[in-house]
Amino acid sequence: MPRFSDTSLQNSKPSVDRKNRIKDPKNIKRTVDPAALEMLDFTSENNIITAFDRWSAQQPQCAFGYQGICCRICFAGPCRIKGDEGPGSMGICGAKDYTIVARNAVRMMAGGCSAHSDHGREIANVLYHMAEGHAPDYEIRDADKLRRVAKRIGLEVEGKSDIELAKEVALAALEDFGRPGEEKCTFLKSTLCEKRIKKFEETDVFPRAIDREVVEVMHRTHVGVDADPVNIIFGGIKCALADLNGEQLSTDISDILFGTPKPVMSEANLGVLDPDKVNIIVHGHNPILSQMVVDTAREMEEEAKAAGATGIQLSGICCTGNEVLMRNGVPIATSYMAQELAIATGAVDVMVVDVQCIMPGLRNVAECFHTKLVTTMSISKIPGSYHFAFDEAHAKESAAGVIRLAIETFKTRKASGRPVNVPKIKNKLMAGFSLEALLDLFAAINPENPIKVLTDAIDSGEIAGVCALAGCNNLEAVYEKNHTEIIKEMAKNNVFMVGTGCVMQAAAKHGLLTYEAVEEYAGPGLKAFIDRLYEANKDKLPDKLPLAFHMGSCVDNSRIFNLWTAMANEYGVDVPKVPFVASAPEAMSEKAVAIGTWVISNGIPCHVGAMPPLEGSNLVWSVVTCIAHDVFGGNFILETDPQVAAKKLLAALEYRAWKLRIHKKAAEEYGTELCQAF
Ligand code: BF8
Ligand code: SF4
Repeated sequence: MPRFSDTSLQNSKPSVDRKNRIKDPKNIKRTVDPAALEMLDFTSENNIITAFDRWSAQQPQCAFGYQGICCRICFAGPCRIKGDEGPGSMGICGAKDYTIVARNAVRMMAGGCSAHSDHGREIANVLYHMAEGHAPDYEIRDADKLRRVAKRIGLEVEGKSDIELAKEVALAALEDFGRPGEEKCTFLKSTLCEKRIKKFEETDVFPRAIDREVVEVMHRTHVGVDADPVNIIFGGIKCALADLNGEQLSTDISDILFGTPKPVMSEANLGVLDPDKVNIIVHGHNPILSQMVVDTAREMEEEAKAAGATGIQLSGICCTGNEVLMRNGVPIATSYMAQELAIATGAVDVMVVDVQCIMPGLRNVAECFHTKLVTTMSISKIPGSYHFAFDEAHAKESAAGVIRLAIETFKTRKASGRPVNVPKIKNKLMAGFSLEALLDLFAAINPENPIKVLTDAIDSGEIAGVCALAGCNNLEAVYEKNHTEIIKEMAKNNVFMVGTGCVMQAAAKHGLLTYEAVEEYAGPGLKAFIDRLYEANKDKLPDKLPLAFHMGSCVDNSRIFNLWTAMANEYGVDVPKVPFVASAPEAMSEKAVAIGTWVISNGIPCHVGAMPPLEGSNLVWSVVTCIAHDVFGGNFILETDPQVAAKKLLAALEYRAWKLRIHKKAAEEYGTELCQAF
């Protein structure tokens, strides 16, 4: 195990200390995205303030908050941990650094769990209301998946109609939000491997119901409740696993309602905006709105043409963008951090948003242009923007209202004669890799046991393992630099990559979701593997396969969880033995904290490339970076330098693959059971 013996990589501390982490804070051009760089010149010249300016203005950020040792849980505070000893080393109530850091961290998990899961609840409600006949514009687009999901969660499917089953699946999902008693979450129980179920039961982290786990976290972190950092973190893990349950049911039901993604071609970056068309950007997360906009826009092309446009150009930002990319090939305009820059092109007629990752700063930029910012959800409004209450009972009508507003706005834009400023920068991409689509590719090589194509390639050393890429943008890292560097390093070292969220939008924008990127960056093993997959599938693919496989939005991290579970089942081991790692190179949101926590609890090492607020407690730090590995087999790798991070990820993969090979060899040689130790 050559690389693992490099002890410098076993250090749980990041390679750059806190004080030297932020370079050149006054330079707002913190990105490697050429379109964003062009737009930042334009916004600077025109005094348009964006997140890039605000990030710079916030520097240096408060060191207490940054390290997680600022407590605002009660208003006797805020309290800050000022030293190692004496009264200033504790909050007013006597809370120590470890209590404060742990409480803050698990409250972030509860925030993340709430966001993902409430999104899931909306989708489950639509399925339920559709089955009841109250949401007539929705339909079951993947009845096979409906039956597979129903069977998996233990419903009797024989002799039932799709509508009956849809209602039962929706009710089962809604029950996972709140049920009396101690029964565990159904969707999670139906997808975990046996050994993980046992592990979660033994460690008392198996969630009962989503709402209940969020409430329990909020309760235990109220002033004067849980002070034990380990107990707090285990409570957080239970909530993070409830988040996974919410993500699983979101993905399952989205596929049932909107279709399970298949490989699709599209484009990404601001160059997808077309000044001669009515430009509508869908932004946020929930496909119940964006999918309706996509479906309705197709029917309203003629109206747009009658207004003098050459058509309607839809594009997406953030995860709702990923949802409609995966299922419809709608292009990606940009990712989270550059959302305001999209409006600054002056070409966007309407930006329609639902929930999550929508910067309030959008409104200020929209005011400088003709762009209408349209909010649609009652829990997500922005002062000064338009609010069109989205009504699932009249979904198409709601969507048509938004599109009609965009057509009117287009007319105003054209009449004003104001120039637009769209960078001519975009890249082609291939996306649409649901787990079903991925297994379908493998099945062309091994129809009896598709997943074995992947595990065999690892066993033979052709590929080094799998890396899941996930997460956001964070200007602590240079925008999209960590993403692209880590992808290139993984590729060079023959790592098969899957991913979701804004990192895949970065990959797409930089041309990394193409075969050209395979030729440029993949090591020989990875290239041979991707070529072999393509050769076996070329009749049904729209193009050659990409360097990394886009699996969808952030709730679709459940697809990645299903992938490693399938690999563990194939190997006959628990997840911590599978050569699989994860990386969130530029994480930012509470959702990312929840995801990262369930990733490590599932037994997967997870790199985070922007520092979460944990450095204020050595105890909490060591629990999440080291002790978590002893208990669950996964741990956080907190490292802000992408090159060092890549080395640490590769070391973890190499160690796992090496150990698995040795254990398999020993089992074969001595005719014993495969060793289960990790
Ligand atoms: O849910 S990766 S910035 S858009 S939180 Fe947000 Fe982060 Fe993007 Fe998707 Ni996920
Ligand atoms: Fe301060 Fe304790 Fe209140 Fe936190 S809970 S603000 S540490 S008194």
